[in-house]
Amino acid sequence: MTMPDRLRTASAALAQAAYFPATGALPRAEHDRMANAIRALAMDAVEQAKCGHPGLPMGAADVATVLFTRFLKFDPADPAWPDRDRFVLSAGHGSMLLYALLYLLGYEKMTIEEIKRFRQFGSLTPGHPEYGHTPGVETTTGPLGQGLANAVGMAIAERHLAAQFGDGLVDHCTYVLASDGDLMEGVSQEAIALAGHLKLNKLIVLFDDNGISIDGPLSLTDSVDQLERFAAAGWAAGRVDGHDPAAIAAALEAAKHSQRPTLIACRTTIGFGAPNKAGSEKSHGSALGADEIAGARQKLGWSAPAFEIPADILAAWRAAGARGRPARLAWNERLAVLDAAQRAEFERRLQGELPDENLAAAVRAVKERLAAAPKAIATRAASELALDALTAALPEMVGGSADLTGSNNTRAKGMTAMSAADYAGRFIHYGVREHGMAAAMNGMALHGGIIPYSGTFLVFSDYCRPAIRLAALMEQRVIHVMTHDSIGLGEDGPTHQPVEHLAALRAVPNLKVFRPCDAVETIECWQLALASSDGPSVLALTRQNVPQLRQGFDEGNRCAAGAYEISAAEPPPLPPRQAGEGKLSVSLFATGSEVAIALAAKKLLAERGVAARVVSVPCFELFLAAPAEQRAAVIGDAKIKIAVEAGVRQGWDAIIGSDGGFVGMTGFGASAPYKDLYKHFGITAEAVAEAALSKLDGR
Ligand SMILES: Cc1ncc(C[n+]2csc(CCOP(=O)(O)OP(=O)(O)O)c2C)c(N)n1
Repeated sequence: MTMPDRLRTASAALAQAAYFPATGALPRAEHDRMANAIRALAMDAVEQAKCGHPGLPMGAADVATVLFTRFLKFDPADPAWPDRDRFVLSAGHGSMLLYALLYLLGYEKMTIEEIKRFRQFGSLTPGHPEYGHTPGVETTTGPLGQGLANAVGMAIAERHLAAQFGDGLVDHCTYVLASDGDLMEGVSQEAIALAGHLKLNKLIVLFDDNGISIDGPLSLTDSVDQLERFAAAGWAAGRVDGHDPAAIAAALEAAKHSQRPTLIACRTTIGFGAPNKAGSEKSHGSALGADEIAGARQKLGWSAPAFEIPADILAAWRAAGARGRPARLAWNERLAVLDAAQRAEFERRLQGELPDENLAAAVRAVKERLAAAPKAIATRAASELALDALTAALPEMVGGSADLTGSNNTRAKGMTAMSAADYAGRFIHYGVREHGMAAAMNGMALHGGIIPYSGTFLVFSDYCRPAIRLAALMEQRVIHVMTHDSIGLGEDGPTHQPVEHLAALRAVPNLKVFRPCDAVETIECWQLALASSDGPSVLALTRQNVPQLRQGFDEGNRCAAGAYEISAAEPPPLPPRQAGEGKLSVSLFATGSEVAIALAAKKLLAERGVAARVVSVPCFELFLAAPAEQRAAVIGDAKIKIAVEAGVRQGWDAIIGSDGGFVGMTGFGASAPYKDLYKHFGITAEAVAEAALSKLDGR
């Protein structure tokens, strides 16, 4: 969707009004006292908790004071204001920096009592910042590198939505405070390369360049010239004294006018003010102790008792917090004068509400087509069919792939590539950067207004895992299309054949793993993933063709139950073996490409006089969350339960019990045509039938 011309013209004029000028410099003494308020709160809160990280907040207090009092656009009265600047504390261990700021600036819920309860159960001040828990926290950080990569996604989201809705509504910066650890993590390389390539000039990284990590001085571990590294990735990069407010402000001012993303390396002293521990790893991650704190108070000229902020300093901070109100009110007015349809669409997108009717119609159209003309295609190809319809109905979907576009089938009809020249493009070529991709997707979802989906091979979910885990923890709607989902990918061999991945992903709380068996289940699983607004999803899809098992048209979404009987037992032509009068003998359970194998096994069993039914299990998580009676009905009371999945058994006992039979993988795959591999590893209809028969015979 592009912006109508009328709106574009209006928004160009409004963009002037949206400009948020830096306010003037504070007198140095006032700046110092404001920064020392952060230092004091950090020292005192960590001391009270007897654990935490005082070093970073004390070191970065000057940088944060300049940023929050003069540059950052925000309003504590509305922490969710869509056009606020984003601030990401990538070095989440320095959480007290953020909590101190939120308190000082006047975020209502962040009271001094919460600061006193740092790291205590139920407080708004957990060990690391948690999104959704503490207003003002933009993303959950702690695993180093993630926040920086999230911020790249936020900056992408900002440019994309500005291209769609205009600068009058969307015009904000994304600031990151990153530590040495953030920049040492591999994901940071993927993130900065992507940001540089896309010329995300409203992304500004403040590097807390203190030369210290947990083990000691950085000279133990690192010799990278970060400025050159970022410059090589297409960033503007410079270094300032991180304790010189004027230098920090000048660098931020320049960054705001840069055509490229900016790195500002701020030379700081970790634990600034602590008489013996400043500049050393001793201030990184433990309480300073009463004597050191007393010494720091003296050195900083801070005489207020613990947790007390002198009234004039608190007032100065609160005034800084009130700075953004006029900008927010002006923005509200701009929103109010938009035409009703545009405004409703913007608000719908930002609130993450699906256009239910459009979605239902798109799903229905695909299902009707499949009912009229069934398709024996790979589920990755079925996903492409689904995406053609879904992305047309849902303009908020932004797709992508980590350099496997043709294999993942994630580029839907008519999608153009997003680039520095065209941020309105809805397809992102992430490059070979799975981890950076997954983390950036989290940032897009957190920003709001976008439902990110992307593609890679299922085996490389390992490369995305830290970000997927955080999406689950943060309850973000992020959708991963992961194709080539088993030995069924064939010749590429065991390096590319996932074996343990379904089990590993199913182990992540609040992540839905879908493995549809055919084209109909694929569109149903897509519908469920899109509806899953409080968590991420993985769609595990085949490379190889599968038959369309769901013939006819189903109005409802059968996959919504997580598991359902796809083929009921028929009375066998011969008298039932051993199972007792009228009692069903065998239930077969399968997912994805193995559902067809289970159906073939059912036939073989029928020929041997054994009645079997087949249950498709497209989503464990939905099934296991269903009411007990529903689960019991689907599992059924057949004595023999056999599951078949071209992966490891782990997790299946929840459905088939520990005495159930399992036909799957017990080790790595091999390189060969896939049909040979299924035979070699014994994942065949014959093997499934044999597993059932041997159990019936008590073998
Ligand atoms: C992915 C990840 N690995 C390890 C850690 C544990 N950890 C927390 S802080 C840190 C490094 C501290 O150095 P730096 O990032 O420079 O922070 P500073 O000492 O300046 O506060 C480490 C290894 C982590 N939080 N995340």
